[in-house]
Amino acid sequence: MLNLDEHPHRRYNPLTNEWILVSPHRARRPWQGQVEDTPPDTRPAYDPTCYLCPGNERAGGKVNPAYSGTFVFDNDFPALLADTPTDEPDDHPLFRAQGERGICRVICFSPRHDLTLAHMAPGDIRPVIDTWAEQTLDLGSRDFIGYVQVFENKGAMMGCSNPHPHGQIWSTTRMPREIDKEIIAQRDYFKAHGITLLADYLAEEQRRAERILYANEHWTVLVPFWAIWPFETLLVSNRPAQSIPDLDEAERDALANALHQVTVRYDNLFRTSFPYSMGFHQQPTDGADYPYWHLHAHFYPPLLRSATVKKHMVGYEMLGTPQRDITAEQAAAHLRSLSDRHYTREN
Ligand code: H2U
Ligand code: ZN
Repeated sequence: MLNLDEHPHRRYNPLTNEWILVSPHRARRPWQGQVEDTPPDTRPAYDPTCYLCPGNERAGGKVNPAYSGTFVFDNDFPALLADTPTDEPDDHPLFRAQGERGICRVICFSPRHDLTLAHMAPGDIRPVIDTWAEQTLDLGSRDFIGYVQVFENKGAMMGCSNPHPHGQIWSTTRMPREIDKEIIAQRDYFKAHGITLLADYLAEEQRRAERILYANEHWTVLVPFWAIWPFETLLVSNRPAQSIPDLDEAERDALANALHQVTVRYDNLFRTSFPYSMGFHQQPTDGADYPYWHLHAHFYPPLLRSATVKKHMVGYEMLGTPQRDITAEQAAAHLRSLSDRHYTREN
């Protein structure tokens, strides 16, 4: 009989209706978490050359205010514009193109140049959550914005240009590709079962208790059964909330705790400032009803077995199917076993 710890197998991702490949027989050797001495982080609290620090000038000449909490500005090099034509000029079915309108913003999480979410106390992460909520409402209320994507790209490895703690928002008229997939999957599940897909999934994960690495009253953090990235995680609201603005005070505080927990554990995994792309998937803002939408966040980190060894999606994965060696259960066990006290503060 198929043994998921031993035999090559496929796993199904019900959120995207896609399969992934798992090859556990290649990773049965014991955990060899290599800890490399990454150079100590010597960033100053204020960097006069940083375009995100308070009071500094950005490219294009705008000057940041002397902000003390979070700070949001319109991206000076936005990927989307609010006033672009929206028609579909070519009616050939094989040459489709559509104008896409949108607004892109940058969010500084803190005035402190030397921090990351992992170094921020939950009480300092909370204002970041409130800012995400405000921005979702502000952008989502515009008639041409159908979806607000909140995300963070962290680390040079992820192409992040600046270590100052910050994230981005890209909001668009139409649904991003990943959202399109999740709409179909969550809608069909809700129609068939009368409950959100992630509510059922969470209940079953709680029962199995194999892949959960942290949980509090309002949030659960787990390595999803169908994870592709070695230490990929999914944060799910215990209640089927639909968006960040939907969250009440207690849920926002609990989310700050969950974000703190997951980012500290990530840093502790290889004793390095852990790179990732993360973002929230919330209900669209096009005015339709989304009773089936269940708020969640994905963390996609590329690191594999040390601060420098990175997973690349190449070869078979580009041409066939994404694949992993260590199982989601092994990854969850490693993350769960780590201290929730940041390694730079251990002594
Ligand atoms: P990363 O988070 O991936 O590093 O991107 C930073 C964003 O900041 C990027 O989208 C914007 C870039 O366009 N930016 C400004 O808006 N103003 C600047 O002065 C430099 C960078
Ligand atoms: Zn800075």
